[in-house]
Amino acid sequence: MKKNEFPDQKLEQLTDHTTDNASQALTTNQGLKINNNQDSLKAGERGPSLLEDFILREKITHFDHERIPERIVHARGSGAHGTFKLNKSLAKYTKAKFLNEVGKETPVFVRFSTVAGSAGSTDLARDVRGFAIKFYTEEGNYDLVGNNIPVFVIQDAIKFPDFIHAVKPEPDNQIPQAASAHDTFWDFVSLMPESMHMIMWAMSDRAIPRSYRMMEGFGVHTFKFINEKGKMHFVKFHFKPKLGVHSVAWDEATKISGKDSDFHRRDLWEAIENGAFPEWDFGVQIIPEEDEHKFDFDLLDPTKLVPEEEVPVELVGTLTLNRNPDNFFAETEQIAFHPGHLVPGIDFTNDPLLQGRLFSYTDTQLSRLGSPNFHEIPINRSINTVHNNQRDGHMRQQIVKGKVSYEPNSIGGGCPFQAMLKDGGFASQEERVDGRKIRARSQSFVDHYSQAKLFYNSQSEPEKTHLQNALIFELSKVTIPAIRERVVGQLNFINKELAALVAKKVGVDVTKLKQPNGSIPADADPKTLQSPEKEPSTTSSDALSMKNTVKDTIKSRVIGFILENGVDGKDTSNLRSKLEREGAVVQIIAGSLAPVTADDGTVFEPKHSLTSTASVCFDALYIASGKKSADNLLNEDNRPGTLLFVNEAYKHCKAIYFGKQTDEIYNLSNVKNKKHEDPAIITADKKDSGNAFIKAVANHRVWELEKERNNPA
Ligand code: HDE
Repeated sequence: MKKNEFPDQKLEQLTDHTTDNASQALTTNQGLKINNNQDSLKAGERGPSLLEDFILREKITHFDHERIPERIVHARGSGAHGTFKLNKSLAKYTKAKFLNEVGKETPVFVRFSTVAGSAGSTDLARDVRGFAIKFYTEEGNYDLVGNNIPVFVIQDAIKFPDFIHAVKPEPDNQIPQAASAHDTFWDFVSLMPESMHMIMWAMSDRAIPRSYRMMEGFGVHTFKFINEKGKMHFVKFHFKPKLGVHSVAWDEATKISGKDSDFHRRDLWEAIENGAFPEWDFGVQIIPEEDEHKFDFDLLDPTKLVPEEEVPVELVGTLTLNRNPDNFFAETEQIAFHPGHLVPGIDFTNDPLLQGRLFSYTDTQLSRLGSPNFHEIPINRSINTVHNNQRDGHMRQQIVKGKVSYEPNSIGGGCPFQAMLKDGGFASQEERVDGRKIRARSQSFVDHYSQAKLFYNSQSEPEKTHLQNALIFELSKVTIPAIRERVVGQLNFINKELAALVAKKVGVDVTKLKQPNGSIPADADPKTLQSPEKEPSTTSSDALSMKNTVKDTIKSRVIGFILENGVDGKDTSNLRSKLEREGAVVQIIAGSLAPVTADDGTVFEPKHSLTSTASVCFDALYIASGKKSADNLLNEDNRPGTLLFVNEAYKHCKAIYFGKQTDEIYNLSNVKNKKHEDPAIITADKKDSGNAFIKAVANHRVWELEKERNNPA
């Protein structure tokens, strides 16, 4: 489907603000047609420029002011328009209209992001990914500002600036960019035991996704659903990608950062342009109010998830992204999310992290977008008209008629008036709050290791290895031995074997570990502050391992066809059609960008040359059939590139299909020495080789063979 084939209210609203320059003359900002955009106005051809030149002044002044502050966190991101469709009514739990009527579609804009890096940093940083959704509902904007990891690093908003200062580049030298592998980050988390659960996630491959389209989204906090009768249920929000959850290897991530640091941004953009619309199942975990205290953790604690074994995720909707923005700045950069943008039927809980967020998001837009009128920027406008008595301010756009800008009033007939509950007026859910004013944390939050154990226990062996290696990499960058020691001390509470493995590589003697003390108030009883012995209520959860994710589709996977002149045209075209029928994207890679002529005269246009890209940018490789092509790929010029491609794809556990008469490439590459069965190495003589290849690509990687593939000799 083409762009703009999704008429919806939001699109119509945006269209009113969209300009198309096709067939139009250049004008100034005042609409004056410009006759000469090459030369400034001067006193003589070689003379000084004149102050009078209002065209030059306008152009340069605008340019001088065209940057705005980047987001303080989540600066690097990318977004798209789409739609949210409800497949099952949630009316039993919530009166939110967009969650009531089966089949209802709500326009959305989604922005994905990394957290720590600045706007120009690499997409492939080891980091949490933001997953923020603005639902343009008939009852106003609802924002679900979540992440791709279901838990957070701290329990209370007051620690957020500390955490972000610790992870951002260090203040004296601004090093390192978009990386947590440095002293201040590990110093902070080693003193904050509550961070350990999220650290497990952040050190896992979830933090280096293959694509934004292949990661989960979570609301993180527990929210409330309120139904028509006023009954409350707790709710956790989930988005599960239809393509499954997949990651890249860390070695690949570091290389992609060099080859194509826009990898995720490009992937999202191209998938949508190609009509391979990213899709997620939307699911909820519903918990009756009466069950609030049923769990052995606190539902208000954002460092805890609710295991799917304890409360299943009910899939009730589909999120689809189907239209790229027309203008990055106007849409993706200026969109302003806020967890406090609510609709009737959804409410907050007292999670102290969420409560702090409710202050921060409006505040930050004031410095980022520069005015309290940021809600009037087209991408931020709700689709229902705003009616209130707020007035004026920088860049005000709405023209509100009449004398009245106060309430109550009689002059304006009492309008705009307060809406009754039955007419969709919002009322916060009434809740009895009884307590002493106190600056303290609930004892029910004092469990910092049980779910970190749950996460680690739930990982498959290759995932555990990756997590260990990530910790080793990160801690090896920590220059202060005491910090490394403290982190290993924390790991020791999660899993002794993990701690020992890491300790060995980062120069820590586990036998001499002192107890990490955390940031314990002087008068606190340390025994109540940590609970290393506590075991999780669920010991292992399938939903937490990427091993158990969707692996039956090659839709939108990018497959590199390596070929040269003389390639077997029929074989190549057949495989290409077969893969494309399954929804994969085939890209031709040759020695140069010159068109390649096959043995039957077919001409293939390379998208890349062996030097302009690398195997890390592809999901799988096909070394195309044909002796002549293979010979050309091994000539003096192409040989290093060809072998590097194959060897790297092999090392990163990808599927490689060796076409007919490509034995020489096979024999010269590291694949030759494999001494084990490898379902992802396909040779043309294999029965049903095309389908075997498709299966291997769908399987993503043979992570379980990583050791063997990394030691090919
Ligand atoms: Fe955010 N966060 N956050 N955050 N956050 C921002 O808002 C903040 C937190 C998240 O694509 C900022 O407009 C505080 C949790 C996403 O535009 C800022 C606290 C979760 C995005 C802010 C948190 C998030 C942001 C920066 C602790 C997952 C990007 C720019 C109390 C549930 C949204 C902006 C986008 C952005 C503050 C914690 C997700 C400064 C104070 C937990 C996805 O307001």
